[in-house]
Amino acid sequence: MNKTEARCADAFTPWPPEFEARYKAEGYWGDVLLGDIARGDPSRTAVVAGRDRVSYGELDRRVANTASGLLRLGVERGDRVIVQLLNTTGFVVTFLALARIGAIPVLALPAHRESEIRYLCELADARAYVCADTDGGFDYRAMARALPVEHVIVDGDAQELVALAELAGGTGGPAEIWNRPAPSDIGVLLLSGGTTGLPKLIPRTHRDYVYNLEASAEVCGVTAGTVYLAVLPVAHNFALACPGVLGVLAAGGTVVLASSGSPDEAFPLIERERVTACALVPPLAHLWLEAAPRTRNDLSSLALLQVGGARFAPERAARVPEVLGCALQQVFGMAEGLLNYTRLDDPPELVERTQGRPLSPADEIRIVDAKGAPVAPGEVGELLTRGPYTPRGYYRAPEHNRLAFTADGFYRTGDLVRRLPSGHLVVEGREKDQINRGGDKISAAELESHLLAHPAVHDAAVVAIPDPVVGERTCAYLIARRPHAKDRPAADEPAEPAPERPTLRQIRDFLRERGVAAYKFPDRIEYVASFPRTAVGKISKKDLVAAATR
Ligand code: OOB
Repeated sequence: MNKTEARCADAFTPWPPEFEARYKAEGYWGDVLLGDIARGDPSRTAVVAGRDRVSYGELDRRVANTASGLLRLGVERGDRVIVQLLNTTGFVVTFLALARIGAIPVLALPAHRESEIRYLCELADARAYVCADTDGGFDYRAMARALPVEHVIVDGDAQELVALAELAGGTGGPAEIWNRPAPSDIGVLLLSGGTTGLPKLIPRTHRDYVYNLEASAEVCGVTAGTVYLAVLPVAHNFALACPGVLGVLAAGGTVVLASSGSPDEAFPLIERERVTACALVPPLAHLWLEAAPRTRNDLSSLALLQVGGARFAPERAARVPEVLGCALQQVFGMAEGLLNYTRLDDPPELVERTQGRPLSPADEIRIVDAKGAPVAPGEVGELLTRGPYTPRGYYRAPEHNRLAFTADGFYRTGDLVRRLPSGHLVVEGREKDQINRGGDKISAAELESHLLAHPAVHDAAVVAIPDPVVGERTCAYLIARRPHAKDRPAADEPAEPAPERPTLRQIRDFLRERGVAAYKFPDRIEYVASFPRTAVGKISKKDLVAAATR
């Protein structure tokens, strides 16, 4: 076993040999590597980002040069590299260059802050961190200097750090990549939405992720004529590979990168670039439905709008074709693998009312009750799944894996679904302790542990409360800590105004100080004297939600 394999062994739960043999024999897994998927005509446009227009030929040159620069730095096959970039050409180049040399991008979201990034560096034992310079007043370089990594690479103004452009500009031309990755290697580590105190990483191999993006491109009718607008963060599985940026590049189409999905930015881009496809989360789709009737922009090129990441109300779904003049596709996916799509030829009631059916004929679905027994057809139960692009375990998380996967390798999604005779799934709810804030996933346990670190908080319970705009918002129930007799100032000491009941603003400032991503901040806090309990003594979050919505 070489060094790379040794480092991967504890990290990765392989598919059992009989599944590997089957997925290869049936053609799901091939030998294409993630670093080689951008195979369009060299003269055609691959990526448009701001004023940057990059042909396939130029993209390949930049990827080859960046790969050489990374090798010169000492980054090699199997090394983990945290990538926290905006929707820029730099992201596409960095991702493909790392994949080409077999280094493993760990895809952080632009919104993540020091708490999340430091944890990722440690969990993945990262060699390097690639970041943007600044965004919206936040300086990634300042954060980078404090991180436990050997190399920091900056897309933009690098100051004293290494510039991504400089890395690609070395002399001597592209270096020979002597230690190329194998299709069975981990190609990328995706972030899980999280249900536990600490986020998890999902190891996606080259071959399973290539299948994921190619099969998705096929189901979505992506061709060399597709112009895909990426407005969601491309570090997220949906905009990256469902079919996303990578699926479109694999088909030789054009990717247009935008930094936000607001109609003000997206609509002029649709007109200018003749965009044909785009992926949105439900709150953005809602904004587009509101803005489209008043726009002066020509949206007629748009043929397909994908909506996923959270529940999309059927009434809104039904308005998409008429208001935006394009077909709707609902997407129910997860970074852990399984993707469900409504199909382009599905009748309107399925497109409007279901979240699609599995992408692959080899996807296995079980819908089970609390005891793990299959429910009757059409009944609601927890969705379990395994298949050729659903990994068998999280990265370096053996204990958690025993809970998150069944003994026979099914991933417990924590989603409550029912299946129609057509095979389409309807998402009815969720069992996992998570808030889905318009597609952004927040682990209740993770936020609770941050809240518990506040000196004035004795206990915390975080719940999702329904919201007409983003679907769900985050409400933190807090029990304030009573100042202990010995902590109280003596009568003659000046009283330190200990915040006995910090306000929402003070709680948010506290979380910001701790380096927690802002999308995880509570929208609301409520103080209570005690938490309602279930019969077995657990905190009854159901009762807390009921109290919040009364
Ligand atoms: C996508 O991926 P993640 O990893 O951010 O979140 C997965 C979870 C699912 O388990 C489910 O709870 C929820 O997000 N979800 C939906 C949904 N799509 C995802 N809930 C209701 N309706 C939907 N359409 O969110 C993701 C990954 C790839 C493609 C699309 C979405």
